[in-house]
Amino acid sequence: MLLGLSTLALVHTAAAIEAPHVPGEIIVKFKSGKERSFFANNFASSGVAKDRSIKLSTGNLSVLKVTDKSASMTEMLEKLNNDPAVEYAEPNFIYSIDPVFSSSSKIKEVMESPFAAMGLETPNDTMFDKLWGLNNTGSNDPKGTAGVEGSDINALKAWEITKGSRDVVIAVIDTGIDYNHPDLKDNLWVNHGEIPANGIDDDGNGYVDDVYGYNFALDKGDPKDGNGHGTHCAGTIGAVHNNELGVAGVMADVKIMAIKFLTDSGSGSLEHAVKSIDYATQMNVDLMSNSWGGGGYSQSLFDAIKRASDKGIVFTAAAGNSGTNNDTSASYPANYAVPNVISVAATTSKNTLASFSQYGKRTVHIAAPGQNILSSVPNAKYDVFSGTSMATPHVSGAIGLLLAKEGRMDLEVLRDRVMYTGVPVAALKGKTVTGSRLDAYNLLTDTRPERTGPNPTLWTTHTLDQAFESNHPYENGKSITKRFTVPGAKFIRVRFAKYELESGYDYVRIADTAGNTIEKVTGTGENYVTDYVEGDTVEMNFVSDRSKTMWGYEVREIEWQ
Ligand SMILES: *[C@@H]1O[C@H](CO)[C@@H](O)[C@H](O)[C@H]1NC(C)=O
Ligand SMILES: *[C@@H]1O[C@H](CO)[C@@H](O)[C@H](O)[C@H]1NC(C)=O
Ligand SMILES: *[C@@H]1O[C@H](CO)[C@@H](O)[C@H](O)[C@H]1NC(C)=O
Ligand SMILES: *[C@H]1O[C@H](CO)[C@@H](O)[C@H](O)[C@H]1NC(C)=O
Repeated sequence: MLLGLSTLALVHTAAAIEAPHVPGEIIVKFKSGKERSFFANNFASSGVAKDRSIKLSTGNLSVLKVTDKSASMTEMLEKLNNDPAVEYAEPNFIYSIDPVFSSSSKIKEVMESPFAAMGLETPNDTMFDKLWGLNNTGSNDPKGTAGVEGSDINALKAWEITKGSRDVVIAVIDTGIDYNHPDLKDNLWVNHGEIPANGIDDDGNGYVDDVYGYNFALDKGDPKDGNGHGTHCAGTIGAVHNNELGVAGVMADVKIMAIKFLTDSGSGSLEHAVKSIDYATQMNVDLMSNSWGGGGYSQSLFDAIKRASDKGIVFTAAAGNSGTNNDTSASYPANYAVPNVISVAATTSKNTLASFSQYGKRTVHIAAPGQNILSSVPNAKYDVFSGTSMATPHVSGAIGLLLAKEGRMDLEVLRDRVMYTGVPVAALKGKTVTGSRLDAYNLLTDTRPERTGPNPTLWTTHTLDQAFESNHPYENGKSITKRFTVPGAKFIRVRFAKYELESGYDYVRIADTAGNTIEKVTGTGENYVTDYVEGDTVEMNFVSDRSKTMWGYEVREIEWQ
């Protein structure tokens, strides 16, 4: 698969360490049986001390504290990562809810209910007619923005097939959930093996009083949401239908588990994220919905997601809200190349990519409604939020419907189905793998709209008889053009083995036969694949200006289909 990051064994770069982390804390995985000897041999000189363990099914991680106040985090990490007893060491990163843009005042249960049951059966929740993400009438954006009719997830048609099942368990890993919310209460997962608030782990699963889920931020049973973000996400997935109240979720029937690792201020540590994912994996949920991100690459987070993937559990993740291209600057956990990760961008009621949404034609799998989304917030209230955080639960809910209908399936098959049953949208071309918006009906029926672009999984590699490469270093003031043809190819793209070019000034332009520029490759990178040109011929044009030369570039392969 070409999706996702190709390099998994990233080293921690200085940039990654600059990502927010708990000061002075390092998470270490020791090689099997080596922890004791590490401390026995190095303790005096190591500059770190063990503070606590993270107990995992696959062997503990250790949280160390830096005791040598003169040592920098970077130095300590480097030292630990070079120690033969250590498998890896990384900062205890801090993640946060993707910043959301909320309306100023909370909406109480006051909206009128002018819905008319037309053709398709519609729930009688009073604010249903404001849920443009489920059914966009062109005039039901709650902020009054004029929308585009039909640019929704096609929920009404999907509900003719299934409205979900109480056998499907979805964990919302977030700021917790207001489990007393009247619009959510009946669709929450409840651990009947646990007697509430008796301080005893009644069901013996290792967690005390985990009735609705667990609060890893405060290491206690109660996952109450003092922020609103988690409750909002939960409402989009599964607010109760036909209760003449508030909103309706993508699923009418579901069990939502509340897992809190983000504090009420909206941030949480890698340690608590890993514990949350492991808890959900242990409880064998069907899907984890993750509207948060940040940090740098973390092996322990990757491993936790991989353990969930190995058990067949879906992991949806918000692509992020910094409006950047995720193919060139990764956001985690959305960018982990694990089969269960489905990375989600946000669309508007106008059927465009939301301005804040991150995107990536290789790394973002699908887009879904994420701007001006009305849903539940604590204390029986409702509010309008925007973010890829809001898009993600639409995808989680739609996959929940699919799981209700067909049960668990191979994760790559499922992810392909989400991507290829999506509706192609002009504004999303090149922004997600298939340039599409989620369509729940198509997903359930496996209806795949026709597409004109290449199939991301069908590329064939063609090794060039002679590599297209510069001298190393290259010369100033050059312009070299070469064309390569693969007879019969409909699409061609170029794989750069390596490039080091003065960023912005020296570049290799990729163009089609008509001379249209597809992409300019500049700066530095390795094993990089360009966007595709249409037709059987690709043109590469190396241009250098009059100053500064660097290593250059090397292309040995092009890919075609
Ligand atoms: C893992 O950590 C737990 C405490 O969190 C501890 O009880 C257990 O002995 C540790 N296991 C190993 C193999 O070190
Ligand atoms: C759903 O949207 C369509 C327009 O696409 C509209 O005609 C219909 O009334 C809407 N249904 C509900 C229940 O809002
Ligand atoms: C709303 O739907 C429920 C379930 O179908 C039904 O019991 C209730 O009477 C409906 N309320 C209204 C006002 O139609
Ligand atoms: C996604 O966006 C983030 C934030 O800008 C960026 O750091 C990350 O590299 C992007 N993902 C990929 C795979 O490039």
